[in-house]
Amino acid sequence: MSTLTNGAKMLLECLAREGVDCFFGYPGGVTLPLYDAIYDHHIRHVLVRHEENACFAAEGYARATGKVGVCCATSGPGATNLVTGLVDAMMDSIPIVALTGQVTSKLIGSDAFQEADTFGITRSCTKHNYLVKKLEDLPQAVHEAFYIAASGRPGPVLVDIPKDVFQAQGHYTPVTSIHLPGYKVYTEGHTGQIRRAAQLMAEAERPFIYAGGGIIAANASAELRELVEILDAPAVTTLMGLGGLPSNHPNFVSMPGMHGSYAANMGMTHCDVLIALGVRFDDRVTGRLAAFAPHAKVVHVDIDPAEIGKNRAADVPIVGDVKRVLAKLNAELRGGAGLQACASATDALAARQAWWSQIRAWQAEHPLAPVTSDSEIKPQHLMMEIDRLSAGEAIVCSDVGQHQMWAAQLIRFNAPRLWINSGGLGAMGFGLPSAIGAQFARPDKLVFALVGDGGFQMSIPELSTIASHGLPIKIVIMNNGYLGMVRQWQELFYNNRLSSVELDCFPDAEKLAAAYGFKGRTIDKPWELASALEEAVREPGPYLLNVKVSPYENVYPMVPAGGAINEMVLAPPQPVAVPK
Ligand SMILES: Cc1ncc(C[n+]2csc(CCOP(=O)(O)OP(=O)(O)O)c2C)c(N)n1
Repeated sequence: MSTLTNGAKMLLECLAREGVDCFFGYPGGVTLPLYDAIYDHHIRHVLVRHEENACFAAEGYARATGKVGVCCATSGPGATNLVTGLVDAMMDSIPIVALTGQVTSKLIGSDAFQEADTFGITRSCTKHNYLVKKLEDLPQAVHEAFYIAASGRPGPVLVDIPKDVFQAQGHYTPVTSIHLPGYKVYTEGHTGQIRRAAQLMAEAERPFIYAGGGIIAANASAELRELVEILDAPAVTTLMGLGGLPSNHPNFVSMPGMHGSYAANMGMTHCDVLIALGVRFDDRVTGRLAAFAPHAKVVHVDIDPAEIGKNRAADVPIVGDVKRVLAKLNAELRGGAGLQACASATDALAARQAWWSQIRAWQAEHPLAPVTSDSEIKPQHLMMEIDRLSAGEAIVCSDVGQHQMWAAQLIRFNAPRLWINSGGLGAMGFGLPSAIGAQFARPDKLVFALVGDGGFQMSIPELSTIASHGLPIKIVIMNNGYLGMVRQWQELFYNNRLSSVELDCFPDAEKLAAAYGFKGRTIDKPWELASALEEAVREPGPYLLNVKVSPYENVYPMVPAGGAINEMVLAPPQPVAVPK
């Protein structure tokens, strides 16, 4: 018989059995019993400075490792502060378990101090959530939460635990099996559909692979690469899928969509078979849906049946784990008569050669070329320098805005789980705390937090967490003095009437970093850039590098809202007056 314990210790036992080595949180009244149990427990608790950042840090941890990230908050305001992070994890399919304290059971519904209906509030922004009503239910709920978060299409699961459940005494009974009627995960893919897909791909004259975050979630990079090579097809990875196929792979075209490359968007538009793998036909990728990939037959592989046909009808829908489906598809293509027959047919071979010539011509016509200047630091120049130092190997945790798009266009990622960003929700304030989670998860890795001057100011409190743990994160601020992405839209679509986008009174980076006890510097000359970044990387501890870039640079190519993705604006439409 196990020894008598309380709910708080039992929760930590559950976390230990799930392999949790650290989690991110912020304490409060109802979680006092939990924090008392943490006091001498081997699992590490990282005290962040705002609960939203606990969730973002847990996401950073999960995105960098593929393991479930864990965050924790107290009842009421603590729990509501988690909501943005939960929505973010939901949108990007990131496995998170969020633990929240709740007021004592008998007070629930009485408008008690710091009571919020966490269960109700988070119902729509979690994959599943629990309100644990008695101690006996706690282990089952926690283990189920981990199972649901990580299985199928990953996502956030919340477990709300009243204070009296933390305090109650009982025995921990190990949970040996999870049985969830009504929660079914289809992993294998339909054999007949896989065969049809292989046939379609074999017959394609202009095949095009469109791979997304699902490739990363399913750890299916090797299988994707194999498919790319068997078909010798051009491939794009979405903002969420970057690194799923190494950026230095010869078949990698770049990112498609609103700020995708010319070749990526033209390839999507003109292909005859679109092979969509772990993607959701997001509006930022498709542009005007009616004009998206108009000539293509679509093969769509996804673990979530709800994604199939949601935005674009699939000619060959396959519900399954993209890793397992790709393994079968590759075997079919290698072994099946289809590909050999078609590939050796002179027509198909000639057509594919012509297709590659066309793709290469588009790439040459409008490359994602670096932009530099002798007098000011261009944002693109900053990205090229980060790329040089990273060489495709560093973790880059980005915030949201222009810098995110330039980074996605210009920094190479030669492996999955290196590019970490808020894709679906686009939540400013994500970059810095997600870097904290990533650096805890991967202490061996060089981690950049790449942020705009806007997003950075949303997460300044976390400099304290970074300093407290001496995390060697290289914080690079792309400082254009504006909420750059909003300024870009105001310039292009609102007659350059710049309204509430100027960010004046930015703090002195050197003094700010010094206030937290680490090094910082501001630069604004292009010739300082390379050595300043090298200095930051050489520094054993954290470093805050504030890079003042040209304020009025815009991200191109750009597909205007509502446009088709082949209707890209490739450069500024006309010279614009620079406001005083
Ligand atoms: C929490 C949140 N609020 C508002 C926005 C809308 N928004 C998108 S990009 C952006 C500007 C970001 O500015 P900055 O952090 O300076 O980055 P830049 O675009 O200049 O690179 C804003 C306000 C958002 N994405 N997230």
